[in-house]
Amino acid sequence: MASDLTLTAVTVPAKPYEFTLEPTRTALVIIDMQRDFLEPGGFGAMLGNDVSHLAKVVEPLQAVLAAARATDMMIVHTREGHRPDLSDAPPSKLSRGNLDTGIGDLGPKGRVLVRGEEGHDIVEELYPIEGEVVLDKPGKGAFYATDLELLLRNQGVTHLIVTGVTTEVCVHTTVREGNDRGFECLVLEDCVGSYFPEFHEVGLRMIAAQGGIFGWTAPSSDLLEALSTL
Ligand code: TIU
Repeated sequence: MASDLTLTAVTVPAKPYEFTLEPTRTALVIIDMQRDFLEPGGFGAMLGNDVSHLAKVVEPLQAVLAAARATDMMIVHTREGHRPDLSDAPPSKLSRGNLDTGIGDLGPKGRVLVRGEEGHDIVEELYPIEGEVVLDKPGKGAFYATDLELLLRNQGVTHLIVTGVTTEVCVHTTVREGNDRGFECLVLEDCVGSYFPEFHEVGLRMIAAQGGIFGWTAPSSDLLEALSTL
């Protein structure tokens, strides 16, 4: 007799080969879709980046979030940032870049990358709803110094669909951390974004190269089509 797993699994065409997931064992992980990275006046802009590059991620990610909400999938929203007293920010991170306005300093959206400030929160279009995990992280990776692994293991999650910003920084770090912990990671190509188009492109290729050395990549349309068969 077929198991429940077989009955509800879906297969997504992906690079370097197909990715099969079972929604109750999968988490959609949305990395750092915060005003501090997407809007002018936040941390991304303070670093000298053109934040408009990230805007195109919002619409496809909204569609993926809606599709995930229609399944039993666990949904995790991460936010990079620090306690107001900055006691969880390493001195190396606070001093990096010799910025005039750096982490903890007052910018147009409140104190930069500080929890509770306007810039630190998630953009309206992707705002978490009740029952979804909001995970504050002090580093680039979502596993470092957080309880993410515990939450995923307790839910029986084995597969991650990874989205958010930026492709080569927080997304990459999280995929590498997740992959080393044994999670199967699918990165949605149009639902991750970078301030640097070339880093985005190469960052995606790095994930799926060498037989999927860190994971898989696919356009969100392929995931949506697979989920629509459920
Ligand atoms: N600067 C940059 O590309 N990214 C970060 O600092 N954090 C995240 O990627 N979220």
